[in-house]
Amino acid sequence: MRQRFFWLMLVLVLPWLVACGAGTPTGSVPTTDASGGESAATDDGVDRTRLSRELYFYNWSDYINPEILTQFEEEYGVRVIVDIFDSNEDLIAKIRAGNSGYDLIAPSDYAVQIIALDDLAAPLDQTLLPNMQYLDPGLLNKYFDPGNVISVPYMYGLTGIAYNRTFFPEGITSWSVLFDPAQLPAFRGRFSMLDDERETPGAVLKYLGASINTTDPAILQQVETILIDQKPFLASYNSSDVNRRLASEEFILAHTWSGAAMQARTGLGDEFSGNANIAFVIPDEGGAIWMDNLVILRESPNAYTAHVFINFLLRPDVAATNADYVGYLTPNEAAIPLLSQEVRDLYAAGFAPDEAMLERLEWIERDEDTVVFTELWTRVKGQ
Ligand code: N2P
Repeated sequence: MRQRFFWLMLVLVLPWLVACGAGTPTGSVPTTDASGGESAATDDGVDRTRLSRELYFYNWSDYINPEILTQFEEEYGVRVIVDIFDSNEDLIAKIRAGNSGYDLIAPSDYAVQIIALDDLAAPLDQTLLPNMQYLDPGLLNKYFDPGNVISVPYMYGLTGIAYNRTFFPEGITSWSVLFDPAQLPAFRGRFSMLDDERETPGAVLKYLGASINTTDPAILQQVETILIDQKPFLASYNSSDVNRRLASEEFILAHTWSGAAMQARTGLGDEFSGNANIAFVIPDEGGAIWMDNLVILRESPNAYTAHVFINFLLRPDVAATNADYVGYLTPNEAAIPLLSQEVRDLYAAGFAPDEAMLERLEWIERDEDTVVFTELWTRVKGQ
């Protein structure tokens, strides 16, 4: 009799024990909401009543996985509208004018310096960003925003040369392929340079063995001459769809960002398919390393929602899904083990820096003198 009672209890209780053990390893109280929606609302500390219905994000092209926008909308009921800019200078001009309508922007390092000086950013409330704990400490507290008062790392990457191995079977090791007048006729109309007042003169500065932040007038005169001499051979200055044009082999060579090269290699979601011949290199003379950051605008009426979105982007699984898609480097340490094998293999094949490469990379900085690059670039483009 006693034994029968024991077995009866076991049969009744066992499924409950298993459910608790499997479903809630941390021992928290399981909810009965089948959708999971309610439990997210209570567990994640987000006050749903403070969320706006929409959030306007001003971002670089092909720089967020559309699936995570859908996921954010499903979880929080907020639609994120993404508009595109192609350079830090375009972004800054837009927000300096005021009433941009944007809540959130993604400026690079030196542009964060400018935005801080212009007082265009809202101070961050780091208590709303607990997922910052997942970020690589080496990428926090950088020169452009000590203490991360206004900016949170989004993605980082490199600037070098993407090329098609069919046309360069020996590979490329020098910027001379883009700047030596003797070499250029062979690629006339088949290559592009970034449309960027710091990156593009910066590549020539590296070619000349100078710092990317040099404002020495004699050196900048040489830079200007080299860029003007290059122009007749150039297909275009392109910071927007060089990924597609490399993949289609319209371009065989480009001064571009590591992730744009990665997208040309692997394809980009439903947008276009990849080309297995694409490689990326930081030439021996060196290249640029940079980081883009999430900054909430002071004029945003939706700062709370923007914080919730940033914290969502910092979830390791979301950061990995995003980095897998865009092919840039995630500053989210906890996301790295979650990346796809394909992306990790390509990182190892030169799309991410190793120790030796890091030594030849330089960050772009802003100071009182770097305004000369605006003038130089205006003259080059006007030629
Ligand atoms: C993405 C652009 C990368 C940003 N298309 C370069 N800072």
